[in-house]
Amino acid sequence: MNFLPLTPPGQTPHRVMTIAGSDSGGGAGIQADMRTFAMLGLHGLVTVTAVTVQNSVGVKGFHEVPLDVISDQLEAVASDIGLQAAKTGMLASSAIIETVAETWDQLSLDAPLVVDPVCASMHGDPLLHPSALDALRTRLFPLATLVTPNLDEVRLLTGIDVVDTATQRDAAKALHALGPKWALVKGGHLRTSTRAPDLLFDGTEFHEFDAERIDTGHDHGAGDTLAAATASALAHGCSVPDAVAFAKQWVTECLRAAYPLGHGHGPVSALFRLTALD
Ligand code: PXL
Repeated sequence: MNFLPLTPPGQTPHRVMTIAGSDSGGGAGIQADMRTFAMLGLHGLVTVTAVTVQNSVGVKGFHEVPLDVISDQLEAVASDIGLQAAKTGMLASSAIIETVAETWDQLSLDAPLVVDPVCASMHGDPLLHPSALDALRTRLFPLATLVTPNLDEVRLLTGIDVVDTATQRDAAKALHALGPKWALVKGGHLRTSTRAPDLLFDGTEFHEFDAERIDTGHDHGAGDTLAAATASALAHGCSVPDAVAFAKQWVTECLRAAYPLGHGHGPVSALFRLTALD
């Protein structure tokens, strides 16, 4: 695959921010995002929203970061370092979503924003209070350049059960109607398909992204990695369809390189890039 352009040593790389939760197991969340940013040659910035207590078996609980600390992280970084793109992951509550949306608005950031509407871990442990779905739809989606729900999140956000191409199109239209410039309905969880087709919609045109389905028991952090790679490509000025096509290839290679960890599910691995450089 083709990677993003690298910055020569000593020069400042493009900056991309993750607004997300910490995963103590290091597989998903901020840790996965930062790994993808680094392996793609970008400088990663962080606004931590919540600290999860988890391992490869499941999420034991999480602690929300105080709202002023969330807005202060974003402000401190934006006013000094600057950023060319951002992505959101675990936001935990409607108050955190409101805070992120309000701060993003106040800072008038002219950067693409990828919203990955994380609702639960792969084990089904909740990472977002159910009452916060409305804040996601009404406050954050209208600010988004792109939203990237998986099929479980699509069901929660739109009520649509995606079972085939027709319902995937309906879901893309329903998501786009909530205000983002683009909606990506990820097909990775579409068990009827032997491929993993994703569908992108901008209100006019559909773009389909096909990829080989990598059957691995270790796919922790796959959604985060896709959104982080998309934001990285957008930071470099790629169009949304090009950024999604790039990220899809990236996450496919990360899935191919996924490894066992602990007693449960292992993470996808952006570390494959190091062997590609070897
Ligand atoms: O992969 C979704 C996700 C995002 N963020 C955090 C997580 C998870 C999944 O477990 O723990 C912090």
